[in-house]
Amino acid sequence: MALKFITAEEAAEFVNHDDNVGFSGFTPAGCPKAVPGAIAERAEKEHAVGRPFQIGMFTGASTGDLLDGTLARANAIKFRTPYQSNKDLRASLNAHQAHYFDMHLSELAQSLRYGFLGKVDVAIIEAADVTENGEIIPTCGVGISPTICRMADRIIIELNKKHPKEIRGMHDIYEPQDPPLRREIPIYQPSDRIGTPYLKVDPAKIVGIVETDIPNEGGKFAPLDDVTLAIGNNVANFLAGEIKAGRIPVSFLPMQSGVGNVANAVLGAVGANKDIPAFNVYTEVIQDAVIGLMKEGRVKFASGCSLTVSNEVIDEIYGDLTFFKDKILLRPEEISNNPEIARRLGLIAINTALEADIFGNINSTHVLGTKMMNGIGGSGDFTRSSYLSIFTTPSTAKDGKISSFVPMVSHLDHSEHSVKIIVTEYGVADLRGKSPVQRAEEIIDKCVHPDYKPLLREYLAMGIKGHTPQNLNACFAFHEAFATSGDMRNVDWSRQGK
Ligand code: 0RQ
Repeated sequence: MALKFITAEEAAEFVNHDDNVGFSGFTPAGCPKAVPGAIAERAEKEHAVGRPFQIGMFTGASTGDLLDGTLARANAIKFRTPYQSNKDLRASLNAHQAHYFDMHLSELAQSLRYGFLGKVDVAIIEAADVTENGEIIPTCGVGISPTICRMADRIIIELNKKHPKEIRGMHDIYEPQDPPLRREIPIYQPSDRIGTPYLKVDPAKIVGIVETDIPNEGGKFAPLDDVTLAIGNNVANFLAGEIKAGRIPVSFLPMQSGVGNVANAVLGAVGANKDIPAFNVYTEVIQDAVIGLMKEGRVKFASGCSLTVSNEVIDEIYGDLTFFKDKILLRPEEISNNPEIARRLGLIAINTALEADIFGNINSTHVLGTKMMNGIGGSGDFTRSSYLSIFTTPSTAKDGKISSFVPMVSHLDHSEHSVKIIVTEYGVADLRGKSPVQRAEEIIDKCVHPDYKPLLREYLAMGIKGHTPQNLNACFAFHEAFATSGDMRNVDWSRQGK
């Protein structure tokens, strides 16, 4: 069947009001970049003449501004899942303009297949190559592409010339069967291949191909500051100590690490620590630090769902595919984030908290309990199922006015039952085998900022009797102090019925 080339505007005509649209990619890597803008223009034209135009959106994770930002600004989003990090979309969902549901990333593809989320009308996929018999080579991020392509009535391809066809071989596409037929996912090492190097679709469903050469919206990392550096070194020294203590095998275990500056700094510090052997990465997002460590021989292999690297680093990878191609593997998020595999491989999972409480519960998503920041992303997939789950956070936010450690988290994403280690620039709290009171003492001693230590000790001392000494009249006093005075240090316990 001959491939049909169309413009982005023609492609947008295949997307109707109320359609559910699935997009390829994971983070800005691998997302469509031209057709979303054309859909947004269509929505604006429809709105101008008083007609509704909004779509439901399934994506791998967050996307780029060309996708989430453009559609949010055009008020073209009816609902959105599973994760986002765009400022305009964030504003829209916090204002209830777009309905957002925050999901564990590993669950999205199966939730679609189970029929929990409605149908997929259109799939829009960025590709490095596509053949007449329907073989698609994804670009830098796989996300939910296999599932949305199989389920969609119509498929639109963005063939992006920035990505060479020669990256064929860097992907491993596999979709598990659904219960009651599901078997184990046969990955026993991060480098195991279990699927095909391409995504196979019914070519009759491809309604058109839009050619583009728009680069990835790859952000740059901020230079390391003292806090980030200290967190990274604390994690690395802790892991080296665990090897010495015999609690991590001397051959080490595969690493998962979240997104952002702290995650990048942590991986850099672990790689630089010579008491830790060269290691494998089994994660969702492969960031710049991994590629640097790969060149130094410190990272042997990286399996992920996306290559979320700066454009300089992507050029470097594409310029030396003979070196990188057998060391990087991109998988659907259902596989990169799969709890079964995280548990089997024994991952060391490192993710970031917005807020923690002194008993070890984590809030990763809601600023001061109400405003959605990004979403849970893959952090829950890994935290619950890894060998060792670590959370990092600076001890304070907003110039010290917010303590990252509070009596009770204002929203709960990861519970005390899954969180093993918490690390700040001040130190490492080891929560393993400790009771709630012991955990509180450990966290206050090792992780809390000096300004807040006496306040949290005071709280602990006035806790009502019981296994977990919470004081339900006072557990949100830090939040209230911030709301009323703009600084948690102004907490006044007496107002909470001490
Ligand atoms: O605010 O943006 O106004 O400066 O929150 O904080 O310290 O810059 O941290 O960018 O690493 O993000 C948890 C959001 C951390 C992220 C989170 C304010 C702070 C700043 C950001 P500004 P930082 P980061 C992989 C795994 C959940 C999903 C996950 C995240 C802004 O890591 O989304 O882990 N994680 N997925 O000032 C109020 C507090 C605060 C606070 C920080 N306690 N109260 N504001 N801030 N702490 C990713 C995927 O799954 C794809």
